[in-house]
Amino acid sequence: MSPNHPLLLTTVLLLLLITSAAAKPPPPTPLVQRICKTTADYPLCVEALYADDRTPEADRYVMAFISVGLAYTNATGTRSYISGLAKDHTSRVDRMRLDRCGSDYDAAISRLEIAYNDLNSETYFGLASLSGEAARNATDCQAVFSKSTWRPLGNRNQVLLVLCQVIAYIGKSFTGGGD
Ligand SMILES: *[C@@H]1O[C@H](CO)[C@@H](O)[C@H](O)[C@H]1NC(C)=O
Ligand SMILES: CC(=O)N[C@H]1CO[C@H](CO)[C@@H](O)[C@@H]1O
Repeated sequence: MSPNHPLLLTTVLLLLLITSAAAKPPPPTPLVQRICKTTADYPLCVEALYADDRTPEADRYVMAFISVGLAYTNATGTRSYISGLAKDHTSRVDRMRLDRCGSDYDAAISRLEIAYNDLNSETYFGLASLSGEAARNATDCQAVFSKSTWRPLGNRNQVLLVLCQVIAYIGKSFTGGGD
């Protein structure tokens, strides 16, 4: 009795299809889709927001806390990463770049702190401009390394930028009507 190759192949393919369909995460919620479409990087935005397990159930109030929390955690994480890099043996010019990014992140962190306090006191009108400023600080740091072949921060600036765009969108939706 020889094995029935076509049948075996079909079975294997079917199994692969079923398991890959099962492993696929559910599509992002309509709110997440709406928000992330307004950012510079849709896939990165979805991935970043789903790092918080409240996201699948979140309305925009919860999403405001999620995005400010993620942005703050990311910014402080990147800030200490930059300090760590600056302690290593880096060239003078790289050292200058890191120092510049360090002040960018200090500035971004202080704005995100204010944004978080605003949220806690249900004050929404400052969110868009605070996150806009923090976004510019991330973009500034990104520009600092654009002429360098050494890009130690990877996509961290981009992640912060996208999270700030999320905050800005939600902030505007609170103050300007809309959804
Ligand atoms: C951060 O961004 C704000 C707003 O654009 C700007 O005023 C501030 O100088 C920036 N800080 C740094 C260190 O780049
Ligand atoms: C330090 C920190 O929280 N980093 C996170 C920044 O955002 C990315 C994207 O969601 C996460 O993967 C990191 O863990």
